[in-house]
Amino acid sequence: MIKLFHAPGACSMSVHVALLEAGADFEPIAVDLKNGAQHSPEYLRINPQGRVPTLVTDDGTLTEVPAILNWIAQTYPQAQLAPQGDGFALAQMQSFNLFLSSTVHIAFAHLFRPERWADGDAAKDDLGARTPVNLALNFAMIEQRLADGRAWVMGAQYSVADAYLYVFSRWLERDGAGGSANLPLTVAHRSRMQERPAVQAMLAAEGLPPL
Ligand SMILES: N[C@@H](CCC(=O)N[C@@H](CS)C(=O)NCC(=O)O)C(=O)O
Repeated sequence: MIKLFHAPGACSMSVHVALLEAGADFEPIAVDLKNGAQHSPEYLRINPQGRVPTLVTDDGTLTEVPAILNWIAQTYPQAQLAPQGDGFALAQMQSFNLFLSSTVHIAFAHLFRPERWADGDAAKDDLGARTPVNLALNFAMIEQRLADGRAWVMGAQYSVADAYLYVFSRWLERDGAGGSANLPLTVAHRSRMQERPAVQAMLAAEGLPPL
């Protein structure tokens, strides 16, 4: 059976949602990030990067959210979680997910984990102070994408990109991230996500409130 190593509220919630949307048979295993369980020898044997999510499948172990999300979409095609039979549209979805992974996630990390980039307190504070500035730029592009009235990142079709965007749409409300007051389309997308049974099931399982 598939095993999902995850942490409540972390970026792994996108994978959690996608597995539920796919109807996959999987076991969620919570990793206690606050107490450093991701650095334990047992966990590092599964994922040497010491991060969540990690997905253990019959074919092997996968890390990195965009890769895991694409694997779920390809493995459960009946769930229609990615464009099918259209390589360009699939590349567009991957492009969006990689933007979230390489740019948006990192902008948040400058606030949540500044010690990765700086030692001194002033430098760490400077990094965190840039987060709302960078997120405003990043989410302006996301608002632009949603501005044609589309319900989902890829248009009319829901995809794993929506589950991934939901993570960062939630994180906007964390202290120091800048909030979502100027992001009405992102907030509406978040509300649509929270109407989905899979998202409601993920929130219940991870002990999180809807926002
Ligand atoms: N690029 C990785 C990032 C994974 C990542 O940073 N996960 C965070 C949670 S959102 C984590 O495990 N943090 C624990 C730590 O940094 O010690 C991915 O997309 O999967």
